[in-house]
This record gives sequence, C-alpha cells and structure tokens, in this order.
Amino acid sequence: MKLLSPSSLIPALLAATASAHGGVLTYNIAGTTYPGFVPYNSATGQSSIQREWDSYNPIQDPTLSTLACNTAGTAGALTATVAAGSTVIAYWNNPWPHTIGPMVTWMANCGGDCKTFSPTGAVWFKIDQAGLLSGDLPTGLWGSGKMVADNSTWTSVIPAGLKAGNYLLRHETIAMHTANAPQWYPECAQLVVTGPACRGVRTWLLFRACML
Ligand SMILES: [Cu+2]
Repeated sequence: MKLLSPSSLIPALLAATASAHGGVLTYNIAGTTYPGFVPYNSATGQSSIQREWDSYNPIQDPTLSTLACNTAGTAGALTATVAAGSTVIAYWNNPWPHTIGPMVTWMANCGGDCKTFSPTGAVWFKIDQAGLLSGDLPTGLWGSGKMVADNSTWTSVIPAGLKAGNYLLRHETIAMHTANAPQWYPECAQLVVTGPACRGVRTWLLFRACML
C-alpha cells in the first residue's frame, strides 16, 4: 500500500478548501443569460452586470462594508434591463458545498446610476428568503439545501409593483455549518427595472391600465 507523504497532501487540501466556497457565477434574467464577474482574474477587461468579487472565500466579519457586495464590490461595466415581475435565476458553482443556512435575496434602489452607488447602510429591501424549511436546526432542510437540490440555483421574482429605476440585486447565502463562525456569500448585479411587462394596454378616458 502506497502512503501519501504529508507534503503531497497539502496542495490537495488547499484545493479542496478553495472549491468548498464560491458564489453566484451566472444569471438568467427574464430568459437571457448574463455571465458574472470571474473572480481570481484581473478586473481589467471584464465586462459584467455583476459587481467585482475577487475570491471564493466567504466574508466572516459582518461589520465589514464588503458584506454588501463582496470584495471589492466595485461597479460592473454593464446593466441588465428587466421588467418588474420578471423571473431571475442565479447560478452558484455546482454543487454548492453548504446546505445548512438561509438564502436571502435583496434589492436596493440606486437612485441614479448604479455604477456610482454605494450599497452600504440601510438601503436594502428583501424580495425573498428561505430559512429552516423543515426538520431541526443542524440536520433539517434549509434554504441553501433547497438551492443545492435545485442544481445550485435560486429563483426570484422582481416584485411586480416595483417602480421603474436602477437597482442592485443582491443574492446572499449564509453558511452556518460551523458553530459561531457563519460565512456570508453575497454577490450583487446591476439592473435597470422597467415597468411591468404588458400583454395589452386598455385605455379609458383618463387612465391607461396594463393588463397582466
Ligand atoms: Cu465554503
């Protein structure tokens, strides 16, 4: 029997550690695919709707401003235009390695251009969440377990009544498999939300109504 020497084990362990983390790699927004930022590659020359994130590592200090849109969180070059009420599917690296912890999806109104918007502070509103869905805390089905079961995807709906404007869309999963050491995994995408998609418009004397 051949035994591995300790030195030959170290690179394997490091590789396993890196692949045990990650984030949102790609989006499907109302049927269109948008690749995310590619971490570990230089930001130079990358064009994405996703804000920059530089590694697969989690954020483990919730007081850091990078909790908002990961590290560095600097603006992407692109935006995705989407009608309110549309479906967004986020794709994590598959299989996502953590099944104990919640999924939370947030948005923030950028006011003006999202490329100059700072996402820190109380700017976020939650559009969906999934905590413990069944069973007990350490072994039950959590939102992130459902995400893994769904091929490491999470499906959200841009609120149908959301007013048109520029928004950040923030996906977050929190891995809680290690006691007293939660791991936050946030990524942000830049959206231009238009009014709800209309199948038809009905016009009365003073009103125009969207027939959904
Ligand atoms: Cu991890």
